[in-house]
Amino acid sequence: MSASASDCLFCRIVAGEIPATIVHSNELTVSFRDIHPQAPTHVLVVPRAHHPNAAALAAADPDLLVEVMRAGAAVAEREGVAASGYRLLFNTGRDAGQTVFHAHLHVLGGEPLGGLAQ
Ligand code: IU
Repeated sequence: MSASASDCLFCRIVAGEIPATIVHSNELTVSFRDIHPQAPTHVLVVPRAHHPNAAALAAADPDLLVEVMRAGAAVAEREGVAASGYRLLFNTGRDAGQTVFHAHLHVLGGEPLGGLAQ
């Protein structure tokens, strides 16, 4: 793990170098709207520290993974989807469709989401 990676898109969003629509942030996490939303609410929660995926984050800093999950739940509350239900999702690795290699939690909701696959 490194605190940040200069060639990482989400590190650059966390640093404020690339614009994003931030909906929530705290000392440990930043949450912003996905640029290609797959549901009426589609927010990404990222740890400020760089970890390449959720498994690496879990291994390196499990408390921080919990903070990411807590932020996801807070986003769902703020977005008004907590009561109707929402999905928290980590794509991990190529076959899951992970395209950005900075751990990020998808928060999806606002309509019935169907089956497991995205
Ligand atoms: P994935 O789990 O790695 O597939 O998710 C990456 C997400 O990052 C994907 O949903 C993109 O739409 C989203 N995204 C973004 O919000 N802003 C960006 O500048 C880029 C990707 I590149």
